[in-house]
Amino acid sequence: MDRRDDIPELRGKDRLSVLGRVPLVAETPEEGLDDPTTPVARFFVRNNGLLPEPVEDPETWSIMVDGEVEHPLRLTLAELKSRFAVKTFRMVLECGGNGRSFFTPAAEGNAWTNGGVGCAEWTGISLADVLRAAGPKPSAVYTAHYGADPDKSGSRDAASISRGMRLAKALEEHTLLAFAMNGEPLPFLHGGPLRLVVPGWPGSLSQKWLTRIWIRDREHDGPGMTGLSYRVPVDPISPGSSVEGIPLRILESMPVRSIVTAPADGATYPAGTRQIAIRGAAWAGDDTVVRVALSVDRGKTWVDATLEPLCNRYDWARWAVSLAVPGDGACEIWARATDATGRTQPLAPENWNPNGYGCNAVHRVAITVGPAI
Ligand SMILES: Nc1nc2c(c(=O)[nH]1)N[C@H]1C(S)=C(S)[C@@H](COP(=O)(O)O)O[C@H]1N2
Ligand SMILES: [Mo]
Repeated sequence: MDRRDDIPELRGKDRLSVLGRVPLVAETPEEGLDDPTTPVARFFVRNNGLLPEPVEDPETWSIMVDGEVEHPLRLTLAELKSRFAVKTFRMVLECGGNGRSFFTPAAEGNAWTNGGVGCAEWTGISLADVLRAAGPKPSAVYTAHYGADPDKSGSRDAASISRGMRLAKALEEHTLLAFAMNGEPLPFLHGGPLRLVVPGWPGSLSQKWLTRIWIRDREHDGPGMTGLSYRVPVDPISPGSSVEGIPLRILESMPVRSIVTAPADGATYPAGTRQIAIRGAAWAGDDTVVRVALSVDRGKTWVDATLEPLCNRYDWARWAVSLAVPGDGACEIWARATDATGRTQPLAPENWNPNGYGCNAVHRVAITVGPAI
């Protein structure tokens, strides 16, 4: 796998694995996600196009809110900060394709393992407050997001990606226009000066370098909204089969998932070790994680981890447990989360779809106790 060293845009990043260079895509190994708040240095990067021009004065960055509203608005970042209440929430941002590489047959797109995710403290304004100031008309049903980044070919006339959401999601308090990440001005690579953060739904809705929110009277049809983009079969289909004529739905809330963040896959312990401390994180889109269970015997028995309280809705749940290992030799640790609705992670990938969204199979980490054989 490519390392980051010779990619200038990734300077300052730590331990990311590069999945694509143009557009730039890099994920975090699971053990890089061991902090309660993911440091910027280890936050994954997903671009669909090229980078926009760097910005001289972030405070003069402006966005437009137009379409099905009574009062179209143009607001600079400075105006946003002074007119609306500033809030900070720790929230998960996860690429819709996270986990894709576990699907067989291979699905189209970047081969994410489990590291197309991070949980940062986002500071910004509720999009709802700005939309209320603009006054949605009764015809307003959907948003459409635009950013300043040129598309892959370098064209500024074509959006690199432009997705949108039902108005109800846009009006949630946690859907933010964010200008800071982990207490620092939003880094350029993560969409600075201003981006959307739409927690719980595919990361593609969280438009970086945000320039415009167009309120529409119908489902948005920009790049990333049509065809097979962010669409999955309503009912499971046989892996690799055609979706022609099959009812599809837009992927909204992301499915429940957990990762082991310590130990790292491949860790070794001294011979005779019988108790191992395991830590990780779990999240569940719009839902809440109620249980994380671990197995060292390939799913025969499960032990519950202790979940830490969340900072706020859409935070990930940090969890920890001490596990008894059966003896010296190799063993696999499996971690499985369950949400409040009772949905749990499959032991092997389910819900195959052509573009490989929402793969949430149980994370498995191999460890060895004693000398490796
Ligand atoms: N303007 C713009 N916003 C964008 C994208 C993009 O290519 N351009 N990629 C989206 C996708 S697919 C994801 S998963 C997230 C990734 O955010 P990050 O790079 O800060 O991790 O940004 C989203 N916002
Ligand atoms: Mo994404």
